[in-house]
Amino acid sequence: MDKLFNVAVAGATGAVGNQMIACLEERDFPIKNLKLLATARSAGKKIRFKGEEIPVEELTETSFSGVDIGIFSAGGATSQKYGPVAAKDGCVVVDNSAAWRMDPEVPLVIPEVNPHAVARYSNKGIIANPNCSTIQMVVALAPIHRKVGIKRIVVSTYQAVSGTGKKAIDELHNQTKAVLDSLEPEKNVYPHRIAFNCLPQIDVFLENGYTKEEMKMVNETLKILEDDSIGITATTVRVPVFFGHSESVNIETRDPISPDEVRAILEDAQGVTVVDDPSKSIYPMPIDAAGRDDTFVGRIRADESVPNGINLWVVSDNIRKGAATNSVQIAEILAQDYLSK
Ligand code: NAP
Ligand code: 3JN
Repeated sequence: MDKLFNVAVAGATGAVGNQMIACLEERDFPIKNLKLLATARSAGKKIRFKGEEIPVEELTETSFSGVDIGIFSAGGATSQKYGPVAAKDGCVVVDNSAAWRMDPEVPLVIPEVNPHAVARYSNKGIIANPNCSTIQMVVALAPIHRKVGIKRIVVSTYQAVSGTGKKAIDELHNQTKAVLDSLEPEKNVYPHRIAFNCLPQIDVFLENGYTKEEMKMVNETLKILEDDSIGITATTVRVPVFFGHSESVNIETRDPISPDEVRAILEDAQGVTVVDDPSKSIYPMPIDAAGRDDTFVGRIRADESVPNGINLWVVSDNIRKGAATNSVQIAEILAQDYLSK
């Protein structure tokens, strides 16, 4: 690819934005000019990209003029407001927030699963990046669904605090120190202490008793797999881990499949690494997944309580594959297949 692109990162100073800049550099994205956007509070702050110090600018209505691709991770309200503004200026938006994910005109893309959906970017000039918990589960389940069909999914998550952003990373650090020093830990981000605790609440509760994060997993999975017949129920839990979400995933398939067949399918699957040798206590863990881009799957075994039941343990770096890497991969497809012509 010879063409170079003007790229903007909105939310450049955040946990996800920082990783996006690192991913653009690592993957050598074909950039002519990189614009870094955040609030007025961050304007002037410098961030290093390919040996150059780039000053952060305040995101405004005029930020996207002349920008080809805008990668957003500055929260839903910012995406809702500035996504269409950017698109009107001819900038294609890859959005990390929930603002546009369920819009029927906006494609919701995991490059290993439904890259074809990128073509629908032209509807609104916006492509949505799924929620991190959805991404890693669907990367692991899509190849199984294609082979034998999945009838039902029961998932419980163990989500790292980095999913909540910079302030939550600091909160786990400070609370852990305070508890170990027998001091009263300060609570600013979560409704309860997160250090040495588990919170069965991610995002707000909805009328049906589920949290918004749980319903994101349900609705986004159905949209990406383009199959409304799958039954899905989720319980999402915050745990005192800095980076890397883990998921216990139970599935019932339409056709029978053995754990060995699942292992073979996943060993061939794009973006998946099977880590599964229980006799040696080898299985995926967040400390090993952090800093890597694959989705790691282990503990593959039959659920003996139902016909065609399989259990899996799925781990991935929520800030990389769950957010930044997936967005940059989408931008790569856009650049290569749609914007180079
Ligand atoms: P964070 O660490 O709190 O960073 C927030 C970023 O957004 C900062 O750069 C902040 O700029 C910027 N920002 C906030 N309000 C803004 C505004 N009105 N105008 C311009 N910039 C603004 O949060 P994060 O963890 O990086 O997450 C950011 C967003 O990414 C989330 O709200 C969510 O929508 C999305 N996200 C998606 C996933 C996923 O599952 N795919 C995972 C995590 C996050 P300042 O530093 O100047 O305040
Ligand atoms: O909590 C996590 O582990 C993932 C968080 C994602 C998130 C956090 C704040 C706002 C989102 C998201 O991507 O769904 C949003 C949002 O855009 O609604």
